[in-house]
Amino acid sequence: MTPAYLPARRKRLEAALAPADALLVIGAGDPVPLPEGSDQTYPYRAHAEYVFAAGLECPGGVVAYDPREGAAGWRSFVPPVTEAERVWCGAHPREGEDVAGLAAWLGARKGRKIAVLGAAVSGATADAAATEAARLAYAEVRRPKDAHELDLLGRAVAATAAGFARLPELIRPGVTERTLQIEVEATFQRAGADRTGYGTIVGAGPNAAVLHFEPSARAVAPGDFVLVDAGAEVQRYVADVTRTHVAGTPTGFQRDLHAAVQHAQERAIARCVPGAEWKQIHLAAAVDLTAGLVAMGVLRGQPESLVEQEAHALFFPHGLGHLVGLGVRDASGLARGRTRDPRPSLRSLRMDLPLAEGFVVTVEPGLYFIPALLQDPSRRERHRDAVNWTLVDAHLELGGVRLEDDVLVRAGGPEVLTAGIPKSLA
Ligand SMILES: [Mn+2]
Repeated sequence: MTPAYLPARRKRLEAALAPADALLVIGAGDPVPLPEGSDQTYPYRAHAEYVFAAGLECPGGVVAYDPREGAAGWRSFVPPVTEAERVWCGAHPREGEDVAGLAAWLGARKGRKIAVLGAAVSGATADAAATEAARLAYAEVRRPKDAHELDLLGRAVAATAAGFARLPELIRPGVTERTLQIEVEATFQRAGADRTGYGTIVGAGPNAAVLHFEPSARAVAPGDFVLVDAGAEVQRYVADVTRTHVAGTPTGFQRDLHAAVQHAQERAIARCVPGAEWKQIHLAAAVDLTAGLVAMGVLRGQPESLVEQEAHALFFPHGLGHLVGLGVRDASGLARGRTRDPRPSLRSLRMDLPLAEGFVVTVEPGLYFIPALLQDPSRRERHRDAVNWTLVDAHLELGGVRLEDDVLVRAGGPEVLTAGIPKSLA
């Protein structure tokens, strides 16, 4: 049975793809075997572009669309269920046409240009320009979330909130990063998650400054920052949340750092309105974070000019956020016709586009003491006068603070989907 939300979604795709005449094929992709040649594969995830148009996850599936046929032009090809799949996996018959029919479908349309999205589709040779145009149009349709997507996101957020609610009781000196990961993830799953949307990050003490840290056996020490960045996934829809706590009593410096990040985050969230340019929200947050560091005596000078000199990137070396939803990096990227900003501090920005109603974006400022950046001689020379290096050297083991929420952009003002997850430091 075709999911109820699919016709309207496909209609939006038809309108966005018009007036292009190219055929569209979208591959789900195949399971990837483990390197040792056993019958095991990596966990399968169909390509997000396929899931969006197919409404299902089917290994080897292909969605095809011929714009000359309008709404009737959509076809869903699936591989027939094999006996082995029935025996080993309990597979049921799949809905759709036998994928063997794809060759005839393409053959009947010989000479037409083909846009290939998702994973590669055997028998379909992609026209580069048609594919690029289709991908842009497709991303634009994916960005504003429909009601079905917001429902799944809400369930992912609820499971995520349940996991984060465990942290205050769990964060104690002696608990390991790994234990925190296990408890948070188990709670996600008990609360309805299929799995985690990405690798859970738990960093204690100096590890809190490693942006994508994998939880280790390190035990939390009294006074450590403990940074947890994790999200539950429900039917491929993902929440992406970060909180930073302190095990025990925070120092004044830790409180100030956390407050600076929270202040910058609240202001950035307020700026998430339709039409706002993401790059400007990022830069304004960089100024706010920098002002916080100036007030703490870590940086010296005017926040705006420090950001122009890129001094903020010593402590805030990543982008402010990204779109989230169907995967942890939903259809982010560049608006039509834009190229990547070459400024070093903007290179890692995951998107450059104006926000619009229905987008769900993460807002995740952070301030970190990262030895790999702060002990680099050329950076120290370049920012010799802008940084209080004595104060920095005293905090090289401190770690860092990141706060991340998922924000729905609405005409009436931003709605923080993850507002129920507390931000208290201790
Ligand atoms: Mn994120």
